Amino acid sequence: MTENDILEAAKQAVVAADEEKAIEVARQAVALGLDPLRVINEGFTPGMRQVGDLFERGTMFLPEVIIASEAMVAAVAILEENLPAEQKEKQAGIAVLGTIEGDVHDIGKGIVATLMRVYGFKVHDLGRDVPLQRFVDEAKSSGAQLVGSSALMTTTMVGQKQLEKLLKEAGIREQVKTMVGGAVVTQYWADKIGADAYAENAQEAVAKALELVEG
Ligand code: B12
Repeated sequence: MTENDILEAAKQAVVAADEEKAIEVARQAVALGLDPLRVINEGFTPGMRQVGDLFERGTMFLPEVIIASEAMVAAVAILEENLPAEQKEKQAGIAVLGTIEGDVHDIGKGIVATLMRVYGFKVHDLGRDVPLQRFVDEAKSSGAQLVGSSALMTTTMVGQKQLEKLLKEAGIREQVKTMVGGAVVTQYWADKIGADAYAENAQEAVAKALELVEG
């Protein structure tokens, strides 16, 4: 099997909501020594995007989307175990991450958290459906340099704007850098709400996080 076959099989396994197959493909990718991140980004994630399109068009229904996302989570867990061990001796920084209140989508945020840990960040992952004030409280108590929020719905991305306001009101906006992401979020939105960075995927998120804490 070539790398392209694996990427295509990963995509198809998610679209077919076939957890067993997704796990098998992830194990094959590991056995072949493929880059786990590439398999996540170019195999499983496009599969999940296609699931979203099918859901939007009404040809796939919520129970299948749930099973498809479980297949993705199981496969990603195997690939994440095979990411290189934490690479930095020195801690890169402290980050608070979470999915905005009202939003339960957490697969992408989880991948960002894992990759940031690989690159030496101490990540306080607050999970999903996180009340905005919790981001602020955790940033204060942990002394974080970065606050990252994920939103996958137009109804919850407004929470990212509100979070900017709450950080200001708490008097810590100058001490932290903010990052936003999630399927509906764009660079335009980040600029509009005054966030310090936007990233389209986990690799870009790490690169920008490092830039923000180093710069
Ligand atoms: C899987 C999924 C679900 C799963 C979530 C499971 C889970 N544990 O996460 C389930 C089935 C539970 C679900 C539920 C719902 N969903 Co849904 N879901 C999806 C789907 C198909 C894929 C999302 C995903 O995991 N993608 C894969 C990951 C890897 O990608 P990602 O999340 O984008 O993350 C990457 C980047 O965005 C970035 N990133 C992510 N977070 C962050 C954070 C920071 C700081 C940074 C820098 C970067 C970053 O890096 C990540 C890794 O590369 C999307 C479709 C889509 N196109 O996204 C719809 C989608 C998001 N869902 C949608 C909807 C409507 C719903 C429901 C309301 C459906 C319903 N009728 O109940 C509910 C919402 C419940 C709620 N209150 O939250 C809509 C939202 C529409 C909108 N514009 O608002 C979408 C877009 C589908 C659609 N096309 O209609 N969903």
